[in-house]
Amino acid sequence: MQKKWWHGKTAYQIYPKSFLDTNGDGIGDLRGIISKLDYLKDLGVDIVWLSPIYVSPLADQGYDIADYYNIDPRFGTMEDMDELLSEAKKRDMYILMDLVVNHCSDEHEWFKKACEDPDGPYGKFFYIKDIVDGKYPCNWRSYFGGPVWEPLPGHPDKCYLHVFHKKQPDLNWENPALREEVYKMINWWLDKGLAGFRIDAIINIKKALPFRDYPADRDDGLSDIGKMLHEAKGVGEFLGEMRDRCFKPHDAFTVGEVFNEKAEELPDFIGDNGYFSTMFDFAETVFGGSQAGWHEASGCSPDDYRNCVFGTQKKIGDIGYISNIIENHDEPRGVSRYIPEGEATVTAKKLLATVYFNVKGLPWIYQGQEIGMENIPVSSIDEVDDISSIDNYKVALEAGVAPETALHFVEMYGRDNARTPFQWTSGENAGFTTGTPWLRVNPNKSEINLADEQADPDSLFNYYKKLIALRKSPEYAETLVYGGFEPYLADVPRVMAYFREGADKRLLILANYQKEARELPLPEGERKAVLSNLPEVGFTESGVFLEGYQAVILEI
Ligand code: TEU
Ligand code: CA
Repeated sequence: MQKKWWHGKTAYQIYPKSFLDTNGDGIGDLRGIISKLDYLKDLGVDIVWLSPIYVSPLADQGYDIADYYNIDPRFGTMEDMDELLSEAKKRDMYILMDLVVNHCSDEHEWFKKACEDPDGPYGKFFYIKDIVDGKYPCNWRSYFGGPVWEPLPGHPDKCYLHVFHKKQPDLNWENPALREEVYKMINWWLDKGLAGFRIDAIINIKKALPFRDYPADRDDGLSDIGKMLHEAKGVGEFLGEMRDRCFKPHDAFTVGEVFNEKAEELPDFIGDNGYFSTMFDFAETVFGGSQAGWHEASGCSPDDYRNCVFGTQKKIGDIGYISNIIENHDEPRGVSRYIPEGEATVTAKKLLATVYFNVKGLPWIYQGQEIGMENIPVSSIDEVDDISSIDNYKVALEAGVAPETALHFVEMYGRDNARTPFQWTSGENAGFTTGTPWLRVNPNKSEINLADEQADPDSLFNYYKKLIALRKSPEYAETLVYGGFEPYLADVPRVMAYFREGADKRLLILANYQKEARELPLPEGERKAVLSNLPEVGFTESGVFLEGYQAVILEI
């Protein structure tokens, strides 16, 4: 693997709508982000990905873009964006936007023109088909429920494809004219000084054609899209072209949102000449999921979590550099998911931070993760904004699940969990807005908020700062950034431990992933405690005594 400038960096995801509101309309904005660049810099962040801020009806919170060349007025102006880019540059920080090109909004100019003239040039930007004998071209189920087909406005005999929401018509990547438009837009942003992109839902751009039915997997007679994606061949041709036409000439940094990749394709995706610089590891994210819906999901125990992370480390090896997360804007909060219920103390949160942050790869922090933000309780489906939660709730009820239980699954897996406003203070609206927040603030803001954590040297926030500083320290950077990964005690339940072996140092990350204290063996030789989430490290003759949820980094 070739070394790259970004390998030793720390990355951070901002969900702009929920980060910081500066004009009291209840919606986070670019000025809020600009005002917090120093905060991020102080934390140790270098690379910042913004979820979409383009002009959008916000049917899927900005992942439905109506104009790729302008900023939605709710988030600010292009002047604000330019200022963000130049302020970031002054601080040696890199801004990434979200590249959402599997689909656009049904309010995009292209789609309006397609509706006016389905046979014209813009009709070919989409997948528009005839409805024959009242039947759609195939039985795929959209990610947000219901068929992927919707009647084309103004043409009751025709329909268009949307693998996500019906307000997100899929773009037809088979059409070279569409691809040209996409590349033009990407290059326009990169020319502006953007460092790169996070690339949304990208596997979906290649469909298995011609359209056909797959075996139904629910009573709705529809089929999960995964089956089609598994069969679709040739996404690499599009991705390679996009790399050569856009990313490579700009030396852009890109991180792919890649699900369902095939193991043998890894070098194509993130090898030295890969389509992307890196991609997210979603092994633990998808673990325990079910095609039937959230009510059939099995959860992810500490041992499952460890096995997922280790599996990815093994699979990637030296092929490329993976991106590691515990959460994002589509997932529940990591501390609520990977720490058993009732056990998410500050100590346990520090353990989770320690184990995910130090495996090989680029560590990402999702906004609020650094202060330990948790899932939010839901008392009624009416409080829920997330379209995916609303669909999963409905699916659970249809499957005969009791309403309270169905709501519980929304609490466990819903996308609102990560989207509640950032908790800056314990004050009104957690300091997020002076107005009415677009999504309710988590009631735990008095216990979990940045202001209190900044003042407390033992807080999770200050622990994250230490983790970041350690990974950048002249002493340990080489080992933590490039050192090999080797599992340790991988068969012992509720232990997550591994070596990072660098050119001249060997570190052992050792975590007692349970509330009971225990002694764990250490390899022979000298040992030195480099970091611990608790004040004492109790070395014994043959090992180390760890308190419940204690995690240590030892130099061996
Ligand atoms: O997500 C794409 C995606 O495939 C998953 O979030 C998927 O919906 C889920 O795991 C079900 O398998 C991206 C964005 O991150 C998300 O916020 C958008 O809603 C989606 O694309 C559409 O743009
Ligand atoms: Ca605002």
